[in-house]
Amino acid sequence: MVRHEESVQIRAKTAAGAAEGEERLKMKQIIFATGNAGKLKEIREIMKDTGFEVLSMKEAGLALDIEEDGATFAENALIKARAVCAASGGIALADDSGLEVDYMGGAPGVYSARFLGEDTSYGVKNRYILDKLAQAQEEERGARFVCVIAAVFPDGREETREAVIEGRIAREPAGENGFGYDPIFYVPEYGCTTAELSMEQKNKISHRAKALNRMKEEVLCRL
Ligand code: ITT
Repeated sequence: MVRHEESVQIRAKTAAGAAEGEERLKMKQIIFATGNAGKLKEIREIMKDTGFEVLSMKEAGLALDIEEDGATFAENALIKARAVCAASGGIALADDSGLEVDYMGGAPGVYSARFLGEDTSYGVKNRYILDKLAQAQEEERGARFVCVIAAVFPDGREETREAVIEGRIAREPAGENGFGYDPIFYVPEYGCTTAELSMEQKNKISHRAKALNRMKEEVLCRL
């Protein structure tokens, strides 16, 4: 029979254990500060071997309207990760990325999501870029996807990792996979656009995969 004092101790231990367990669980959870479903799908695939559970902001019960008013990918990634870390008290990751087109002086760059208006379809955005480059020769069609992944920790630590994938603007859109500017981003090594690659193939070479893999290896797996 368990005496009253023992039972109080057991309850206290159980509560402490549960709190510890919760703390450990929290350490294994990451909230990804993105509202972009295409990004989240790729990120979950890249993170699946880490032991971390990746929660979307919605799954974490966060409804934040974050103003991305930074001048660089790194600033915007940090703005998003800081906001989610502050609101949740947990580890937050964010991705800020975009397409730089040489012939357009690096545009749309950090404005990639807002280019021609946030609600404008990618069919229209992609057609606009193809038309802009209608007279551009092959060697003038250089472009790259850039991605900065930011991690912000409850103790105030902040990390960023950046990566790019070099390619060219295609002559015509092609492919149904991926999202955003993928149908017009041609990768010479693969002889197709990133929208024609499977997610598995894209996740071997993309800006996002390279930046997130570095964050995984150099930061997250060392926690
Ligand atoms: P969050 O801020 O909520 O993460 P977002 O779509 O607004 O989502 P960004 O501000 O980082 O994200 O804008 C990045 C835009 O760049 C994105 O909407 C795409 O149009 C484009 N982009 C980035 N990575 C891409 C990829 O892998 N394939 C195609 N387009 C990409």
